[in-house]
Amino acid sequence: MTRAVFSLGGNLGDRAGTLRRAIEALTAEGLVARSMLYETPPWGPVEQPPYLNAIAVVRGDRDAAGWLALAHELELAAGRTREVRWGARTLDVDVVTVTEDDGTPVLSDDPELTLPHPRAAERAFVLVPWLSLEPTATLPGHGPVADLVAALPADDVAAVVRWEHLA
Ligand code: PH2
Ligand code: MG
Ligand code: MG
Repeated sequence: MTRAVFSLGGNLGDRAGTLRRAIEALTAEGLVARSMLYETPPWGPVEQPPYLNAIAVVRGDRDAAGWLALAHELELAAGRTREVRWGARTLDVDVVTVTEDDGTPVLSDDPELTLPHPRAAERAFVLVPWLSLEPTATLPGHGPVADLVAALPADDVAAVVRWEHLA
Protein backbone atom coordinates (compact mmCIF):
# COMPACT_ATOMS: atom_id res chain seq x y z
CA MET A 1 0.00 0.00 0.00
CA THR A 2 1.07 3.57 -0.59
CA ARG A 3 -0.28 6.93 0.48
CA ALA A 4 -0.67 9.76 -2.03
CA VAL A 5 -1.29 13.44 -1.42
CA PHE A 6 -3.22 15.05 -4.27
CA SER A 7 -3.65 18.74 -5.03
CA LEU A 8 -6.92 19.47 -6.83
CA GLY A 9 -7.74 22.75 -8.52
CA GLY A 10 -10.06 24.23 -11.09
CA ASN A 11 -11.17 27.63 -12.29
CA LEU A 12 -13.77 27.02 -15.01
CA GLY A 13 -17.46 26.07 -14.74
CA ASP A 14 -18.96 24.75 -11.51
CA ARG A 15 -15.69 24.73 -9.60
CA ALA A 16 -17.07 23.43 -6.30
CA GLY A 17 -19.19 20.73 -7.98
CA THR A 18 -16.20 19.55 -10.00
CA LEU A 19 -13.94 19.34 -6.95
CA ARG A 20 -16.60 17.60 -4.87
CA ARG A 21 -17.23 15.01 -7.60
CA ALA A 22 -13.48 14.33 -7.87
CA ILE A 23 -13.17 13.92 -4.09
CA GLU A 24 -16.24 11.67 -4.15
CA ALA A 25 -14.53 9.48 -6.76
CA LEU A 26 -11.45 9.30 -4.51
CA THR A 27 -13.61 7.88 -1.71
CA ALA A 28 -13.78 4.61 -3.67
CA GLU A 29 -9.97 4.64 -3.97
CA GLY A 30 -9.30 4.83 -0.22
CA LEU A 31 -9.74 8.47 0.73
CA VAL A 32 -8.09 9.11 4.11
CA ALA A 33 -8.76 12.83 4.49
CA ARG A 34 -9.69 15.90 2.49
CA SER A 35 -9.27 19.58 3.11
CA MET A 36 -11.87 22.31 2.88
CA LEU A 37 -12.17 24.10 -0.45
CA TYR A 38 -10.10 27.26 -0.73
CA GLU A 39 -10.43 30.13 -3.18
CA THR A 40 -7.01 31.18 -4.42
CA PRO A 41 -5.67 33.84 -6.79
CA PRO A 42 -4.40 32.35 -10.06
CA TRP A 43 -0.69 31.75 -9.90
CA GLY A 44 1.43 32.08 -13.04
CA PRO A 45 1.92 34.01 -16.25
CA VAL A 46 -1.60 33.50 -17.65
CA GLU A 47 -4.46 35.88 -16.80
CA GLN A 48 -7.39 33.75 -15.66
CA PRO A 49 -10.18 33.52 -13.05
CA PRO A 50 -9.57 32.54 -9.41
CA TYR A 51 -9.23 28.86 -8.56
CA LEU A 52 -10.82 26.63 -6.01
CA ASN A 53 -8.16 24.33 -4.57
CA ALA A 54 -8.19 21.41 -2.16
CA ILE A 55 -5.94 18.64 -0.87
CA ALA A 56 -6.94 14.98 -0.66
CA VAL A 57 -4.99 12.11 0.95
CA VAL A 58 -5.59 8.60 -0.35
CA ARG A 59 -4.17 5.21 0.68
CA GLY A 60 -4.41 2.19 -1.58
CA ASP A 61 -2.74 -0.49 -3.67
CA ARG A 62 -1.55 1.78 -6.48
CA ASP A 63 2.06 2.75 -7.06
CA ALA A 64 3.09 6.27 -8.13
CA ALA A 65 2.27 5.64 -11.80
CA GLY A 66 -1.09 4.25 -10.71
CA TRP A 67 -1.90 7.41 -8.72
CA LEU A 68 -0.95 9.55 -11.73
CA ALA A 69 -3.24 7.47 -13.96
CA LEU A 70 -6.05 8.01 -11.46
CA ALA A 71 -5.37 11.77 -11.48
CA HIS A 72 -5.69 11.79 -15.26
CA GLU A 73 -8.92 9.77 -15.08
CA LEU A 74 -10.43 12.34 -12.74
CA GLU A 75 -9.36 15.19 -15.03
CA LEU A 76 -10.87 13.42 -18.03
CA ALA A 77 -14.15 12.82 -16.16
CA ALA A 78 -14.27 16.57 -15.48
CA GLY A 79 -13.97 17.36 -19.19
CA ARG A 80 -10.39 18.56 -18.88
CA THR A 81 -8.72 19.28 -22.17
CA ARG A 82 -4.96 19.72 -22.53
CA GLU A 83 -4.48 23.41 -23.20
CA VAL A 84 -2.13 26.23 -22.43
CA ARG A 85 0.46 25.43 -19.77
CA TRP A 86 -0.67 27.02 -16.51
CA GLY A 87 -3.89 28.18 -18.20
CA ALA A 88 -7.50 27.87 -17.06
CA ARG A 89 -8.94 24.40 -16.58
CA THR A 90 -12.03 22.64 -15.21
CA LEU A 91 -9.89 20.29 -13.13
CA ASP A 92 -6.21 19.75 -12.48
CA VAL A 93 -5.18 16.88 -10.22
CA ASP A 94 -1.50 16.81 -9.29
CA VAL A 95 0.30 14.13 -7.27
CA VAL A 96 2.23 16.06 -4.59
CA THR A 97 3.82 13.14 -2.72
CA VAL A 98 3.65 9.36 -2.57
CA THR A 99 4.81 7.55 0.59
CA GLU A 100 5.34 3.85 1.31
CA ASP A 101 3.65 2.41 4.42
CA ASP A 102 6.98 2.46 6.29
CA GLY A 103 7.21 6.22 5.68
CA THR A 104 9.74 6.08 2.84
CA PRO A 105 8.97 8.81 0.31
CA VAL A 106 8.78 7.75 -3.33
CA LEU A 107 11.19 9.93 -5.33
CA SER A 108 11.02 10.30 -9.09
CA ASP A 109 12.65 12.56 -11.67
CA ASP A 110 10.56 11.20 -14.52
CA PRO A 111 9.38 14.34 -16.39
CA GLU A 112 5.88 12.79 -16.60
CA LEU A 113 5.74 12.41 -12.82
CA THR A 114 8.30 14.22 -10.69
CA LEU A 115 8.01 13.32 -6.99
CA PRO A 116 7.64 15.15 -4.79
CA HIS A 117 5.89 17.71 -7.02
CA PRO A 118 8.66 20.14 -8.04
CA ARG A 119 6.75 23.35 -7.33
CA ALA A 120 4.70 22.38 -4.28
CA ALA A 121 7.21 23.91 -1.85
CA GLU A 122 6.48 27.43 -3.15
CA ARG A 123 2.73 27.27 -3.74
CA ALA A 124 0.44 28.70 -1.08
CA PHE A 125 -2.56 27.08 -2.82
CA VAL A 126 -1.02 23.66 -2.08
CA LEU A 127 0.67 24.27 1.26
CA VAL A 128 -2.04 26.20 3.13
CA PRO A 129 -4.82 23.60 2.58
CA TRP A 130 -2.34 20.79 3.26
CA LEU A 131 -1.17 22.33 6.53
CA SER A 132 -4.72 22.81 7.75
CA LEU A 133 -5.49 19.15 6.97
CA GLU A 134 -2.23 17.65 8.26
CA PRO A 135 -0.42 20.00 10.67
CA THR A 136 2.58 17.63 10.99
CA ALA A 137 2.98 16.91 7.26
CA THR A 138 6.42 17.12 5.69
CA LEU A 139 7.36 17.60 2.04
CA PRO A 140 10.23 15.19 1.36
CA GLY A 141 13.43 17.09 0.62
CA HIS A 142 11.95 20.37 1.88
CA GLY A 143 10.90 19.78 5.48
CA PRO A 144 7.77 20.46 7.52
CA VAL A 145 4.90 22.01 5.61
CA ALA A 146 4.43 24.37 8.57
CA ASP A 147 7.94 25.78 7.97
CA LEU A 148 7.30 26.13 4.24
CA VAL A 149 4.09 28.07 4.91
CA ALA A 150 5.95 30.27 7.41
CA ALA A 151 8.54 31.04 4.71
CA LEU A 152 5.93 32.17 2.14
CA PRO A 153 5.13 35.86 1.67
CA ALA A 154 2.39 36.72 4.16
CA ASP A 155 0.22 38.15 1.36
CA ASP A 156 0.32 34.81 -0.50
CA VAL A 157 -0.87 32.98 2.59
CA ALA A 158 -3.60 35.52 3.40
CA ALA A 159 -4.93 35.27 -0.18
CA VAL A 160 -5.81 31.57 0.28
CA VAL A 161 -9.32 31.83 1.72
CA ARG A 162 -11.66 29.11 2.98
CA TRP A 163 -14.30 29.06 0.26
CA GLU A 164 -17.13 27.77 2.44
CA HIS A 165 -16.80 31.06 4.30
CA LEU A 166 -17.25 33.04 1.11
CA ALA A 167 -20.15 31.09 -0.35
N1 PH2 B 1 -2.75 25.67 -11.12
C1 PH2 B 1 -2.05 26.02 -12.18
C2 PH2 B 1 -1.69 27.40 -12.48
N2 PH2 B 1 -2.08 28.34 -11.48
N3 PH2 B 1 -3.19 28.89 -9.51
C3 PH2 B 1 -3.91 28.52 -8.43
N4 PH2 B 1 -4.30 29.45 -7.56
N5 PH2 B 1 -4.27 27.22 -8.21
C4 PH2 B 1 -3.92 26.24 -9.08
O1 PH2 B 1 -4.26 25.06 -8.86
C5 PH2 B 1 -3.16 26.60 -10.22
C6 PH2 B 1 -2.80 27.96 -10.40
C7 PH2 B 1 -1.58 25.00 -13.10
O2 PH2 B 1 -1.60 23.74 -12.62
MG1 MG C 1 -1.09 21.89 -11.44
MG1 MG D 1 -1.42 19.06 -13.45
